[in-house]
Amino acid sequence: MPSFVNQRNGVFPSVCSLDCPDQCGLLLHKEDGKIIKIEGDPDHPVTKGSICNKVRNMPERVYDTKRLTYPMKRIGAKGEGEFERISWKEAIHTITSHWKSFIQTDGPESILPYSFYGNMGNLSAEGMDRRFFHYMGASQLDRSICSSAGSVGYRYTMGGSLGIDPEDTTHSKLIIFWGINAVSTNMHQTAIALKARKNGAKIVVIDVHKNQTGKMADWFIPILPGTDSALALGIMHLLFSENMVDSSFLKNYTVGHEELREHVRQYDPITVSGITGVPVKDIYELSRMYGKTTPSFIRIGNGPQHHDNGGMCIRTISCLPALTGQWLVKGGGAIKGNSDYLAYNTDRLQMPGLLQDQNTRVINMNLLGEALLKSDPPIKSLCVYGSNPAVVAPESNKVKKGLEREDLFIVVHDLFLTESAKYADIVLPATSSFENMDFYTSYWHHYVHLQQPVIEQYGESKSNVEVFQLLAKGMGFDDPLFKETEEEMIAQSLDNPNNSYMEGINYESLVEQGYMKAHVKPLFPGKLPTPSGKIELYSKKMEEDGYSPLPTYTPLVNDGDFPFLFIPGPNHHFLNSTFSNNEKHIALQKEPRLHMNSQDALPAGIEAGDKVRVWNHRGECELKVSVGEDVLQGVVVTQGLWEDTEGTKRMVNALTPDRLSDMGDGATFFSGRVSIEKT
Ligand SMILES: Nc1nc2c(c(=O)[nH]1)N[C@H]1C(S)=C(S)[C@@H](COP(=O)(O)OP(=O)(O)OC[C@H]3O[C@@H](n4cnc5c(=O)[nH]c(N)nc54)[C@H](O)[C@@H]3O)O[C@H]1N2
Ligand SMILES: Nc1nc2c(c(=O)[nH]1)N[C@H]1C(S)=C(S)[C@@H](COP(=O)(O)OP(=O)(O)OC[C@H]3O[C@@H](n4cnc5c(=O)[nH]c(N)nc54)[C@H](O)[C@@H]3O)O[C@H]1N2
Ligand code: SF4
Ligand SMILES: [Mo]
Repeated sequence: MPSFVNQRNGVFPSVCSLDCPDQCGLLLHKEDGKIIKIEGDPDHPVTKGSICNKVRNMPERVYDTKRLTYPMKRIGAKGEGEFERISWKEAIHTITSHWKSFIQTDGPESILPYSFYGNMGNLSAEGMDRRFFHYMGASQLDRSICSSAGSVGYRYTMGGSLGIDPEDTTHSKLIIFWGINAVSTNMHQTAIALKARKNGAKIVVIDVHKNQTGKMADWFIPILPGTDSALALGIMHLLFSENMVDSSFLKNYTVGHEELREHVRQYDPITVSGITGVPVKDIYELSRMYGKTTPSFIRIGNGPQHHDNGGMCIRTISCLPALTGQWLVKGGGAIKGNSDYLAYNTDRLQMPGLLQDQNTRVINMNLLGEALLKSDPPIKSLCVYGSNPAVVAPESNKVKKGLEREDLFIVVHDLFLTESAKYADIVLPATSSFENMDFYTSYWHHYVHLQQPVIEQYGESKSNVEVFQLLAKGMGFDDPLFKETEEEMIAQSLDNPNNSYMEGINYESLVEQGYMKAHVKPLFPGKLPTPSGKIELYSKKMEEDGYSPLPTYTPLVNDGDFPFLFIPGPNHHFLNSTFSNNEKHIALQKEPRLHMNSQDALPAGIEAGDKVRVWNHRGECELKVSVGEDVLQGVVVTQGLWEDTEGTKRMVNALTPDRLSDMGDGATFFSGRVSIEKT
């Protein structure tokens, strides 16, 4: 395999492996075989030489003395964190003999993989592991924790994860960041927006929290959580009633605009204001701004879709650009996600055909606690990699109870002894992404990247591909598919006759160029992959699937009699729970805060800096309060997926519901309610 490992000094190309839309091109500076500095690739058309602080400080994580260097077996109680060094041979033997025995007594479905995109490399995140568990016949995991509700909702309107080229948004004159904390979570979209602003664009932010992104806006519009579809319908109401729609676009490229026009009559500004908390005059102003500005661009975030009604919400917002014909204008339209443009040959990589029983049970990752406690037949073994479910999954007290089960055999493969790893019977050390080969496809921009190994594998750590190859061997799975090399898997994956955008991007060209842009053409004029080939403002498919065929607003589920809606999103210096165990990043982030409206804090005798107990029927946290006007009354916001250290109670998912969203069986992290009291 081509590799930069043997070159002890120099500057080497790389790509950021984190679950972040920006997927930056990086330059790794090496001295004496070690990475001493990471910077953004100045020539990369999207990265343009700038990267976030998280990754600038990544060497601290790569060489953190807390990194796992050898396999271990647990010697203390589950969760205690006491382990003893073992060899890889013993680790693989222990795991495979347990699995063989479970398969014999309970069948392969008694084993459950649990993984997500801790490393976005396609081989690492969804390669050899998928082959392995398909071949085994293990329970399947529905990986719906992140964006599934919104992706399904958006797909009903647009046919797939297809938006505009973010590089075109320099031309936009109105940029709406809708439920996205882009300053923290999509910094290059922010950079493009700031450039557009220099050319006269306005930046509007619609959010429940005036965070860094809200503060950067020309106009921040606070909204009550879970009510965004009502606002979008209110905008549609005025676009139709004030004749700001593009009739020719509607006629040529949409279905159902007449039905929609009738349908949105009920969403007049007064009604919408009552639902959303957005003043009537602002609804007029926003609608007229949207109706009259071209090109206008909506960057749709993950906030609104982490609610009970999240799928329909994104479905609704995604109808807006069609009404004013924005899809035909360079820099006009929307982005929820763009992953379909870079679709590769997943069947070839993952080999779903290896799964013999097509009725193999599927377990939703958002219901991990439930699954561990109640599945029948029970889950006997959990194999965690690229994820930290004890911290990131909803209803974490339930998850914890499940992980504590004495009869549950847990394997965790990670770079650190995460909260989840503390419950493992066997812990395996993972390489960082800079230590192995992989290819990356962004879900926002249009570039495909190759990662060649730049540094030596740390200690005895192994990559996901290597681990599943070893496990396959240990299980006696002798199919040649388990022996394929990274190069072979990348080459096969990039051979996707179904995606003409990726023509010419293959393994060899990537080795030569490092990264390449797909040949993405604008969506219009053209045919969408919806049933009608057009934008479906009215969707028969939705009707068949049991939804309202027209975009609608439904209130959040009643989560109990607690006074506050609790919004626990990610923070600036961590990436979900990644970095929450690295001193440098902890120091930058300081500590989690609970943002509360002063009108709520005052009567409760709560002042800034006070420590409060945040609780509901699922659990509790203790957080320090920030008091002000950054959130509306009745809403509290905190940021960051922290792990607990001694004496802290800050794992926010102790409070979040494990209800599933209206579409895509997604997570509803932001639809929980809590009570608050001073401690
Ligand atoms: N720094 C950093 N970057 C990240 C991550 C990270 O942890 N840290 N995580 C990565 C991952 S996996 C993802 S999925 C993305 C997520 O990044 P984003 O798409 O930005 O999603 P969130 O931060 O979950 O929520 C976005 C915003 O939605 C707001 N919000 C919550 N509920 C509502 C609502 O009902 N309506 C409206 N209008 N707003 C609402 C929140 O206040 C927040 O500001 O970021 C990625 N990038
Ligand atoms: N309350 C609340 N909960 C949330 C969210 C929220 O906004 N609020 N956001 C949700 C969202 S959008 C997401 S995407 C999920 C993310 O949840 P996770 O996917 O669990 O993400 P991380 O917490 O970053 O954990 C990734 C783990 O993978 C490990 N890892 C990194 N590279 C590799 C590798 O190559 N191999 C192996 N084996 N391991 C590796 C890292 O060290 C880290 O421990 O969290 C969800 N949870
Ligand atoms: S986390 Fe995002 S912004 Fe930071 S370097 Fe990685 S891709 Fe770029
Ligand atoms: Mo995510």
